[in-house]
Amino acid sequence: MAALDTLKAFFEASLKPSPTVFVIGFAFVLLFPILLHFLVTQKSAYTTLPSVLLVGPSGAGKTALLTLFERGPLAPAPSEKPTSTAPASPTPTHTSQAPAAVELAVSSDGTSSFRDDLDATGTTAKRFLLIDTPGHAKLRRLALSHLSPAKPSTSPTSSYSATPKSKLKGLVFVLDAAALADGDGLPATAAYLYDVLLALQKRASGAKGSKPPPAIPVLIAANKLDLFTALPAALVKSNLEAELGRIRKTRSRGLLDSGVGADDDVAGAGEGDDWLGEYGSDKFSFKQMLEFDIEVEVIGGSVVGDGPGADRWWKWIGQRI
Ligand SMILES: Nc1nc2c(ncn2[C@@H]2O[C@H](COP(=O)(O)OP(=O)(O)OP(=O)(O)O)[C@@H](O)[C@H]2O)c(=O)[nH]1
Ligand SMILES: [Mg+2]
Repeated sequence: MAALDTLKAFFEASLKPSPTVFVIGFAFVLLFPILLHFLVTQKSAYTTLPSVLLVGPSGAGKTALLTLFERGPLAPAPSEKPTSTAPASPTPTHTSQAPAAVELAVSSDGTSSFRDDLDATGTTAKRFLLIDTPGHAKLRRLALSHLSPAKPSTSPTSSYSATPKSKLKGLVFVLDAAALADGDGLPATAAYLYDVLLALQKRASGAKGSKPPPAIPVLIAANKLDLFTALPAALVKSNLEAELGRIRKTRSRGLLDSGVGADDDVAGAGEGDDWLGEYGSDKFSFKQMLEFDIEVEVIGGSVVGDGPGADRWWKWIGQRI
């Protein structure tokens, strides 16, 4: 009975127009929306969505791959005759000029295909962001700015990179395996890959403090294997390693000649700061990146055609989300 009396007394007091009740009520009305706002924005999964970055030279097929993952393989239009045997042409793309991102989902065990409709099957899914970047040489800083999150971006056009507070879980370097076979293809592709790997290496080794940033694994997606001129994945790997070794030698010689390497104090750079992989080693191999906790894997496939397809790339991504 006593409890009921106290409750009654409390309600009576709270309904009386006393200054205390008025102040408490006013503070509640004022603070509640603010508190709610912080609660919602902090808890929202969207701001911390894991992400995977697509980089690679222009024309490699990044946007085509993003479109494939987003929409799935395009079913032939109903007007098209089913007897037609011509391979489905990929969704037309054009040279990208700005980064683009799509939100995708993979089943929580990472085994679902990008063709699966996870909503329909009711599978619990992990959502992630796939970020496409332009491959043109003049726009590559947009991609590389993602790899140095500590440095605030200075260019006004790359404000995008500051938006996702997402955790980068992996990097997919898409390349045109058919373009590697001819003339300038290999040096140009390897030069971009060198910059990307060096940025990752600097990120891992340059971290101040005891806790290094989480490692970012790299997938080298050798695309366009449906074309008969394309190099197989094993050859893509060995050619890239040889070319990266060559670039490493040339760049280190250039630095010595210009005297930059000797007393480079720009960013606290030390000896071998621009040297990719094991310092002083003769040949470069992707295994050397493991020293910096960077796992590099080369997997062949194609966005179009009946070949190995893009499933293994999707699986690689799914396992790292
Ligand atoms: N044969 C073949 N062509 C492909 C494949 N993937 C992409 N392509 C074609 O390659 C061309 C370039 O593809 P994009 O996706 O626009 O290239 P990108 O990497 O986004 O290029 P940028 O936006 O300039 O960086 C398009 O015409 C695609 O249709 C593939 O697996 N096989
Ligand atoms: Mg593109």
